[in-house]
Amino acid sequence: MIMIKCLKGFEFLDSRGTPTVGAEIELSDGTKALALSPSGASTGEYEAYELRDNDQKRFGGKGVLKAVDNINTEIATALYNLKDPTQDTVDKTMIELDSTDNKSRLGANAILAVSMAFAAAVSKSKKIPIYRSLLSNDSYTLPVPMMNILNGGAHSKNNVDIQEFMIVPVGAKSFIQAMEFGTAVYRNLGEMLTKKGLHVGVGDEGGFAPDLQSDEEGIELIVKAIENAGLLDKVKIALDVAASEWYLKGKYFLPKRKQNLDSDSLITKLEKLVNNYPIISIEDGLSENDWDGWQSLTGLMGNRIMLVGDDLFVTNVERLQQGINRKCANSILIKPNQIGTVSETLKVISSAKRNGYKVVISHRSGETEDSFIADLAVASSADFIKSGAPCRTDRTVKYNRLLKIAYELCNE
Ligand code: 2PG
Ligand code: MG
Repeated sequence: MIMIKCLKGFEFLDSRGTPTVGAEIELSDGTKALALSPSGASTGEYEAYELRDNDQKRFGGKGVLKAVDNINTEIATALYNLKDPTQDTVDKTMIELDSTDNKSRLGANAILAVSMAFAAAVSKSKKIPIYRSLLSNDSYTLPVPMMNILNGGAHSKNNVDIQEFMIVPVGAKSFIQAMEFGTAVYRNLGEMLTKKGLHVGVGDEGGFAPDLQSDEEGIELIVKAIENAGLLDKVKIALDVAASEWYLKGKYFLPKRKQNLDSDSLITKLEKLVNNYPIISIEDGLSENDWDGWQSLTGLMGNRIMLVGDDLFVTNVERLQQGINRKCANSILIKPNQIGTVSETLKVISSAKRNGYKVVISHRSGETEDSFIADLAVASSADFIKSGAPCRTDRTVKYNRLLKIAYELCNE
């Protein structure tokens, strides 16, 4: 019989230098694994709760010592009592122990780190990779990367309102070739920006973050970079508008351009973009609270492009079900820390698939060296993964993990 022998929490740092929670689990057979929670900047209103100390004397209030302490005390005690723990019983124990709707007592950042550490420890104990131990499938497929090569919104200090401009190598024959295409476009974009005298510093997700004349200029630069790389038919564009960030009292306000829009005019703006550029996907084109707008947007464009719900669904089965009932969006973004456990994440993914929604596994803007989401994407046969630009180790660690899996699967 396997037991959890030791569980320890740690305060580590994420890619913004902000504290984040780590957890290390040791099973009774001696296998040990460590996992780290990520953290968002443009967080959805309905996400599971990230517990912070709010002690202004440390890290501007962002310390996570309370969450770490919850792991070392209450969570450890509860999990030590579990006989033959499984992902479901570990997660269920923590959910019940927390006893709130949004994991605010123990902290979703604490609970997720433990949940992922357990998944990693089990895979080590079984001597198989995480993607195989999470779900055993007859065959495994790799996701198509959505690479965020131009950063705006809450992820950069530039004057661009749209948060993410991503490239999607849909015409690549394999994940390996997709990464080659993606880096070619990224390199071309960097060269073009340099020639134009624009800033080539990067934002939180490794994409360039120059000041631009307009958000449309960003798209045009990317189209040109794709063309320069000779990949016009193979690489398309995806946007994350992150429109919840713009929403206040039923209206949208674009903070950088200081532009006011209502829901209908924002939809018209998005439609124009889709008509003018090779855009195949728009994430959070509208706010998490604008269900009527989402309905109109989906009616208008749902059979042309992917409409991805991130803040709208927050990796939550009930919010997804609302979307399905109301015919809102046709794709879901999956971020394990929005819901707080691995087993709940897997459940949302299977519900999305059953209902014909495309699945995009996602990093957070505050990331770590943890590559769990790469394995999650393969385990769940997700359609896409977004892990930023091919730049910054916090981003490439996920792509490199997927490359490693791709090489492994090639040799089978
Ligand atoms: C998003 C994410 C990740 P954040 O909005 O999709 O790209 O950003 O982690 O800041 O919420
Ligand atoms: Mg988003």
